[in-house]
Amino acid sequence: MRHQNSFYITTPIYYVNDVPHIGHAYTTIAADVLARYWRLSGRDVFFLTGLDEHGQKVQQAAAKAGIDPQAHCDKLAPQFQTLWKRLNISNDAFIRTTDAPHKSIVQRYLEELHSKQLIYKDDYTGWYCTFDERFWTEKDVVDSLCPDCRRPVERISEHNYFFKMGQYQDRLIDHIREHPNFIRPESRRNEVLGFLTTQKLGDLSISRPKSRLSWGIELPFDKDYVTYVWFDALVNYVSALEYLRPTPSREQYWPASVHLVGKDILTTHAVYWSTMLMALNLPLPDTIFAHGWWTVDGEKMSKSRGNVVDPNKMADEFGADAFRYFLFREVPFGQDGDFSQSAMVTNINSDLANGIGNLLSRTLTMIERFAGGTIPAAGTPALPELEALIAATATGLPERIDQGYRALAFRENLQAIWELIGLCDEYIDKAAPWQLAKNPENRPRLNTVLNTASRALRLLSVLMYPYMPQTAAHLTRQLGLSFDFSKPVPQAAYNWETPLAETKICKGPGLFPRIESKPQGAKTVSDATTPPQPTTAIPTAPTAAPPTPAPAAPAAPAQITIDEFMKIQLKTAKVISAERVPKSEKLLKLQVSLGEGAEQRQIVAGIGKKYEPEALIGKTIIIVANLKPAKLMGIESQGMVLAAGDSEVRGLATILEEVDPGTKVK
Ligand code: ME8
Repeated sequence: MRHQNSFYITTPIYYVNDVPHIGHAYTTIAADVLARYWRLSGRDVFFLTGLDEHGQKVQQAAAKAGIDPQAHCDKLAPQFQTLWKRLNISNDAFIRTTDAPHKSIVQRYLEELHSKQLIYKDDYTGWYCTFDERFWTEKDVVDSLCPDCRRPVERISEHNYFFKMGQYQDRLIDHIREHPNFIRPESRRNEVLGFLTTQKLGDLSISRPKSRLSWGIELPFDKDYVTYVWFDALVNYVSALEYLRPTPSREQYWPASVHLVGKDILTTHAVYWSTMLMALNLPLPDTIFAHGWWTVDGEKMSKSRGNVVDPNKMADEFGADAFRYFLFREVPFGQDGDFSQSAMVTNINSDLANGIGNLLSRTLTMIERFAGGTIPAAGTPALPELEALIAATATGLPERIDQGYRALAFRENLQAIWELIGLCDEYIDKAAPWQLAKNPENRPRLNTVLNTASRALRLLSVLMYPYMPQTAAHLTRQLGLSFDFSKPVPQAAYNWETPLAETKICKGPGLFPRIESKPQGAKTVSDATTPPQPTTAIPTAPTAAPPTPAPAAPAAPAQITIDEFMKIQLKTAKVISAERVPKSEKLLKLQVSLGEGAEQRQIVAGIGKKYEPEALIGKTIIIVANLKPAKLMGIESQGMVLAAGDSEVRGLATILEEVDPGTKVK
């Protein structure tokens, strides 16, 4: 039996009939999140993924490509392996069913069942679906179409070998009833129980005559047959433990803790695999979790529709972490989801760029500006009620998240983590450290704000790690902490009370760039390396002018009417964060708030020679709010800052009295 501290997680092994897509990435990332979480918590994890290389689908794909099936598999396998690296998948092993040891283990099991007379030969006539590689009975087939994939079926009559699956029906029903976690989610469990309790479970044809399919593992007791691809594939979950670990490890890891699968292959796992294990006298996995199905922009994903989402592209364009985040933030695990790039862009901008990215950048900027770059020890409470709420939320989070992982509630976990981010944002806005910093008497309160935000970020990095490993590493590095996520993280990191002070921070680039929408609805990440556009006069904001030399200024500015002036919408705005635009001396990227409940804007302003970004945070400035957005060095600017000066900026325009951000200026 599996050691108490072990955690064994698997993904389906994917057919190598084509390149990997978002569906494959989804299951594999889900497994990776779990593997990373449990490793971090000190469990001995074995995470297995791999490829299903036999069977009709692969044989046909190879024939279509005009190459030998093995050569076809060898050609496609690296595409999966490279993608998993690209997406930071931390699998411990990668199985291919054409591995020689796997083949001989499958044959050993076939032999065992044959000698126990659990496999027998019989005549069979039925409707065969080549795509699904299975027979259907007369009553299943409607209009000569496969009830599963709606493709035409063929009437086939042949000798075959059968596994006595039917005799395990009652035992399987009892097992499912006695183990509420065996098939999940609940709705899927009910589905399986529903058909098991209302239909007679037949025996399973586990052979294919070589005359029809040659690409498979030969039956050890009849050279004219290969085994059915599912009998071969399902065995991977145990065969890997025999030869892909440095030591024999069945006793350490079997039964699997979780088999993650898509809902399409629940029956093969819950029924075929479970009964095979019963016949082989092996314990059943703890959980088979069937997740939902992704469609794309409301449609089924298919090559012919040309809407197959390539995870490589997503990672290139948005970053692996943002893609990983989106998949689990968007849809409750277990339910179907619809993928749209625009939803992903919105999500990345709001939760990642404005959410965690902004919280880190503003906190570090304030620590640099108000505390000399070192996280100060907490002083006296700044806002006792909110601080108590943050403490209570943060203290409860690790347990809440742990429960979430046990329930595979990926989305709920992310929501819980983002609650803390929201609280911290509210706290900083209300405590207004930039105001506290004006009066030395407020230093102890200011220190508390900086310390509280830093401790929250420390906890957030650990909690986010399983989903976004690279982000977590950047976060801790910038906070000046030295977590080694490849080892179990000490309990202290989860503990809100663990002191954090006198750490020198190391502010780096923002975690997530905002993503801009292209007019046609296509999206792209802003490219800060685009050559600078020529700017004229005071480069406080982008002009929508084409990048041609500006015409010579007229001797005296033309007069404008009041109506013309009224077209310009001037407003006060509060600077939430500010950072330098890489490779530019002049440009600063500001995030400004136009008041509670109102939008936030990003403005790129040419004031970097005059101002350090930190000095601007919390300042109320004046902006042109209805200027057409434009790009400066590839970064979108949604407005313009007013400043005095000519070719050189002399000072920012501001308001004498304290006014709320978003107030009209005229
Ligand atoms: O079934 N949405 O391999 P396969 C969500 N070789 N998940 C999806 C998806 C989608 N649109 N499309 C695919 C096989 N998946 C067998 C498995 S296991 C012993 C043998 C994911 O390449 C999901 O996990 O058809 C689904 O179960 C799996 O890919 C099917 O992969």
